[in-house]
Amino acid sequence: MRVRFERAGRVVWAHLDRPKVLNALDTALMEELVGTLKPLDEDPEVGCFVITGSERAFAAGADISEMADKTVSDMVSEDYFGGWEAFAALRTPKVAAVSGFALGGGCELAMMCDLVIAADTAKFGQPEITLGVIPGIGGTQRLTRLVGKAKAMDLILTGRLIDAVEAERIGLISRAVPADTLLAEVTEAATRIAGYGKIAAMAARDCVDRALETGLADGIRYERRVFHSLFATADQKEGMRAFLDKRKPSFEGR
Ligand code: CO8
Repeated sequence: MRVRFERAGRVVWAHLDRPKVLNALDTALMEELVGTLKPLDEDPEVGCFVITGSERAFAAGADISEMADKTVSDMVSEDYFGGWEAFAALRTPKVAAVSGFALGGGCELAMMCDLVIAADTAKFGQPEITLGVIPGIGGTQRLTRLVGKAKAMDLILTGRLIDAVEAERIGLISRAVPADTLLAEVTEAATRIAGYGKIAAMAARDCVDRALETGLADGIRYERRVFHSLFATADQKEGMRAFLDKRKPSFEGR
């Protein structure tokens, strides 16, 4: 087992668990993580995923010992790490709770999540250049869209690590928090997200992601159509009725 899963109400926690290699991401870990989360993605009783590691490492990158001796034909025929796109495509909101190193594929995994909350002691970076390669799970693409060309080039070409405070400042992560409050902050955020209607939460993250992929006019039109479609849900009726009745809504995810 490379990942430990834990259910806390409507939140599912995935703890990456390869401590000897700082949670290096190998194929088996990817398959375990995606294979377990995929069926839960369709479960209306699951409202949020939290991906986390240990205090020392969220993940120190793709597993270098798995990759080192591969040939180009291995990489192409396996479509090596193409499976991570199935993780990015999960529609349940995903929170990355980052402590320690989030490097290379670890930083890319965090960027595939919807919120990244990190201990102020965490370190982020794309050090692949130091290994003679480049980021390969979306690092050159997602990082550039998140922080812009100037910072993406700085991180990817120098391979330098940045702390969570800088990562928050440049827009790579959502929040840098004191290390001893990480668990409480993540629990609060994940529980709050999971308490909303799942269809609305999925729609919201879908529309925000769309902003990274499309032009403004198309994105605005897409958002408006999705907004309209939410009026077919019981949660829209409940949410607005509860507001008018001055009571707390009770969402059902339909
Ligand atoms: N892969 C495999 N093993 C690792 C990795 C890794 N990424 N990172 C650390 N380890 C292992 C070390 O080899 C070491 O093992 P051992 O105890 O057997 O020697 C153990 O974890 C502890 O590591 P260190 O002794 O190095 O610990 P330090 O505290 O001294 O250093 C660092 C911590 C700075 C995190 C250091 O381990 C390091 O630099 N790690 C590698 C970081 C890196 O380069 N990451 C990028 C990897 S490449 C990548 O992610 C590409 C993704 C795209 C693939 C796409 C394919 C299509």
